[in-house]
Amino acid sequence: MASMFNRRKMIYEGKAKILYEGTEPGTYIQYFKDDASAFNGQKKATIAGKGVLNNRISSHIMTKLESIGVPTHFLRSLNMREQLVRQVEVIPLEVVVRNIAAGSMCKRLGVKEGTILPNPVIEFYLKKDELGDPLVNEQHIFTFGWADPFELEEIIGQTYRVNDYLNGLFAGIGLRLVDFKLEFGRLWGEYDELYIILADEISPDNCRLWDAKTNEKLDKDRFRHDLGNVIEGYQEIAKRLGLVPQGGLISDGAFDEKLAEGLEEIDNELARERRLRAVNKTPPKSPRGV
Ligand code: AIR
Ligand code: ASP
Repeated sequence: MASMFNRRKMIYEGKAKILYEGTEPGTYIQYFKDDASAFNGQKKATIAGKGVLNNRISSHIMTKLESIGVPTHFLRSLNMREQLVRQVEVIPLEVVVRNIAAGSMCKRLGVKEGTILPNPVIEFYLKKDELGDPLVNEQHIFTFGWADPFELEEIIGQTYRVNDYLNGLFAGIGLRLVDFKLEFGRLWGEYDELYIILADEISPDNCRLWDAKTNEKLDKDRFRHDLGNVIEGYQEIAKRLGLVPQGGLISDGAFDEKLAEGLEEIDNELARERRLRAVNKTPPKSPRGV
């Protein structure tokens, strides 16, 4: 699939996405692959249609977050599998928020899956595949300079806002937001002011979402634990968000690319409103000039 875009300069290829140089200065094109990986890349597969659904879901959620004032790297959706995003300097942390115990929290602490936490718990992991993304604390973050106290305060504040907003959004469509992972980046403004920007994606690849009535898992855990019907789970989330027609995009058990191509417009209202500014007029200096 990606071969048709070979003329473009590839900036970075990750496990589920590819970044290409963007169409304007200070931008990248974020391409969503159908590849899935789990357990630090030990388990791999291709899930036909995943890229299309994640692109739609993430575009929609990022747009909603922008509209409540959370700055994100998302600029606009370009096509089925691609979106235009701002270039940011990656902060090498995975910020996980947990509302209900699941996954590694249960393993690490022996808590029963499904335990409702009395308050959301934020955890930080260092983004480093070779080390399996280890859990780190604030002191590690400051000591090794991955973020400074001002940046971390901003990250935590934005993370709580995202959690509050997403809890409401998903509750409204009968889904429980169990946990999710965010990534942030730095962007410098015209006067060299620093912005902390939500980056990466928000999709069933990095959120645990359970049906509110049955607790059925609809997210990437279906792939991680071989529960089957992975794409059906993702599609269900997209359907409830109103991003896919009720008839769905799966025919005869297979994801129908042709049907998906028909769904052009996603959520570009904000992008239309907000003239695309030439971002990064001055290229970022080395970490905050410190
Ligand atoms: N996550 C963490 N690293 C990669 C991802 N996608 C997400 C998971 C889950 C949450 O962070 O998808 O929603 C917590 O993951 P875990 O494995 O620490 O329980
Ligand atoms: N995507 C990550 C990996 O490949 C982690 C996960 O989602 O389980 O390891």
